[in-house]
Amino acid sequence: MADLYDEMRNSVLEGDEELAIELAEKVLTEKGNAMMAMNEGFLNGIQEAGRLFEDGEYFLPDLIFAADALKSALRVLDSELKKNEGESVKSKKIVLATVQGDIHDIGKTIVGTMMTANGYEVHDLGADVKNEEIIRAVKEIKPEIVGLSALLTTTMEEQKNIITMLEEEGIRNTVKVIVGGAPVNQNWADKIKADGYSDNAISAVKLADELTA
Ligand code: B1M
Repeated sequence: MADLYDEMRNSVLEGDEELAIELAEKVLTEKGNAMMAMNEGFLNGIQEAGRLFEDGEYFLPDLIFAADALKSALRVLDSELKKNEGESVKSKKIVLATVQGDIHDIGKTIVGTMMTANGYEVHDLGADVKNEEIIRAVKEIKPEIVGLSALLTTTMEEQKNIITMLEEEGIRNTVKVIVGGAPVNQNWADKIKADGYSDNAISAVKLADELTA
C-alpha cells in the first residue's frame, strides 16, 4: 500500500494528471479507502510541491500542473469521499468560500466534500469570492455556518473584513464563522473574533457540529 501512496504522491508532484486519474480510479475499482488515498497519497504530493516552490526549485507552472493533477484525482474520488458515513442528515446549511483575491480552492473544496459527507447542505461559492457576495449569500441562504478559507497571508485579512461586514449589517449573531487555510491559526481566529478555526477538513466538521449543537 505504501508504494501505491508513493505513486499517488509522485503523480501530483510530477503534475502527471493522467496517472493521478488512473490511480484514483484504481482506488474505486479495488474498493480502497478514498480518504486514505487523499491523505496519505495525493495531498503529500501537493505539500511537497509547495515546499519545492518555496525553495525555488519549482516554478509557478510546476505548481499549476501539480494542482491540476490533484484536482483531477479529487474529482474522481469526490462521490466516494462524499458518501455518508452513517450519520443522520443534519440539514444544517454552510456557505463556503475562498476569500476575495485568493484563487486557492483545493482545501476549501475538501472541507466542502467532508461537510457534505457528514450531512451538511453545502453552498460552495467558489474561490476569489467578493466579500459582498458572501454577505449576500448569508442573507439569502441563512446558513448556520459560514466557512472562509484563505491561503495567502495577504488575503487572510479578508476573513476579518467579512466579520466586520457581518457586524455592520447586523447579522453577525445569526451565523457562526469558521476560518481555515494554511496561514491561519487559532490566534488569528481569536483576534478577528471568528467562532472557530480548524486546520483540516475532518476537524472542520467536528467544529461545525460543536458550534451548531
Ligand atoms: Co499557491 N501559494 N500561489 N498556488 N500554493 C501557497 C499558499 C504558498 C504557501 C506556496 C509557498 O510559497 N510555499 C504561497 C503563499 C505564501 C504566503 O502567502 N505566505 C503561495 C503563493 C505565493 C501563490 C501565488 C501568489 C504565486 C504567484 O503567483 N507568484 C499565487 C496566488 C494567486 C492568488 O490566489 N491570487 C499562487 C497560485 C497557486 C496555484 C494556482 C499554482 C495553485 C492553486 C490551485 C488551486 O487551488 N486551484 C497553488 C498551490 C497548489 C499552492 C500550494 C502548493 C498548495 C495549496 C493546497 O492546495 N494545499 C500552497 C503551499 C502550501 O499550502 N503548503 C501554496 C492542499 C490543501 C488540501 O491544503 O489548502 O491548506 P489547504 O487546506 C487544508 C487546511 O488548510 C484546511 O483543510 C484543508 C484540508 O485539510 N482548510 C480549512 C483550508 N481551508 C479551510 C477552511 C476551513 C477549515 C479548514 O473552514 C472554513
